[in-house]
Amino acid sequence: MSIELNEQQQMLARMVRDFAEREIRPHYKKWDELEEFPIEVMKKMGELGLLGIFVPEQYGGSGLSYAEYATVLMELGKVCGGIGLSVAAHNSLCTGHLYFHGNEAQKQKYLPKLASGEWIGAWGLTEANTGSDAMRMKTTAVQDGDYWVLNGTKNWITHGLSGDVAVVLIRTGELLDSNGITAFIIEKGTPGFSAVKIKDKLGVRASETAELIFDNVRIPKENVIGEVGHGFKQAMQILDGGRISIASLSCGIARGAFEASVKYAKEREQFGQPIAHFQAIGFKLADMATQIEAAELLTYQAAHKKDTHQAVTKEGAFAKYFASEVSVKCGNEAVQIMGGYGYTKEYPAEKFLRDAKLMTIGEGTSEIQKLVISREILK
Ligand code: COS
Repeated sequence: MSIELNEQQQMLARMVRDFAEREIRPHYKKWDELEEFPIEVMKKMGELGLLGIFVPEQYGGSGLSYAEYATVLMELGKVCGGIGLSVAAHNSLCTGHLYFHGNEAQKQKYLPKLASGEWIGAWGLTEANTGSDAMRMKTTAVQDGDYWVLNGTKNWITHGLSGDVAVVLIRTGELLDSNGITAFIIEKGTPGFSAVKIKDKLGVRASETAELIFDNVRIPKENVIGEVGHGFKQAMQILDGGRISIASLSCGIARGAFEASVKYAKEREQFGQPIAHFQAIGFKLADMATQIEAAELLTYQAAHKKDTHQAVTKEGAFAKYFASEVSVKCGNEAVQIMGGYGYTKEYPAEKFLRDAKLMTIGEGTSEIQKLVISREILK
């Protein structure tokens, strides 16, 4: 395995960097301030092929590798964690679930729309009372002839409101039966299906988060993904891959915070010289740089294993746990290096810190990653 970016990755990185500088950087403060999800930017990323990154070309995707997907998220994370999170959730959760577990008809129907950005995707596992303990979900689906009837709610769902289609995990069996959960496809506008935006988040505020409400929602049985009862295990596999995407985004946020810190430390003078010349600051930068390199290595290692069809449960958790914690450390150090300026919204440091914090929570907290790792070690 090599972590040298190949030529295609370098081109991709340049393309995403240019896009982010042009279309995201000038506006990210406004989106953050107003908690605005810029759906038009998502559509533009769809045109660039960034919304169906690992979906094969036959379904309208870009047919790229997971390593290339990681590169894209690293570039987006350097500029805006919120936009990066939306791209990650769209690609690896909703689109990924349909691609990896959907049947041919479902793939033909949904993947081209998702990959082009014509449709935005959501994915729902979590409920208000079941975050880490996902299997204890309460939302139910009961079969009624050729239909399933869904009742309950899902919480913290990215694109819950703007999503045109959602993949949702719903209880179809007994509580705590790992074969008692099923994945369903639900389209926006289905009677009884509604959503409410969740406001006042600390970070990733350009990414929309919502509660989903199912009130006697009737779903045709064709919208079951895979076998009835296989949803929990499908979801765990999807999260194995999703965690690599959050690791990638974390690396990007960390690097964004680091680059802003280096620039500031070279420009800011105290005691008659740039603060970068002081060992106290130089060592902070050294720690940040070392940890980011290590996080990127773990992330590309996990992506490589995914690309070569190896198990990634442990490696995805390694990468997600380490990189997300590094992103928080780097965001925190960036604020410290910039001092009073870092504590204001005029400088980017505080946003890196706020965005980074979600990385240690979403798609499994750091504590869940350690649980997953320890279980894998002790197997
Ligand atoms: N891939 C495939 N199958 C898996 C799996 C994986 N990565 N992880 C677990 N499974 C299977 C197990 O093998 C087990 O199968 P059997 O019952 O047939 O033996 C079943 O799923 C249940 O697994 P387990 O007993 O480990 O379930 P637990 O309830 O103990 O919980 C954790 C497992 C905690 C790891 C899981 O609930 C989890 O990841 N929680 C965090 C959820 C999360 O990340 N939420 C954030 C979503 S934001 S988008």
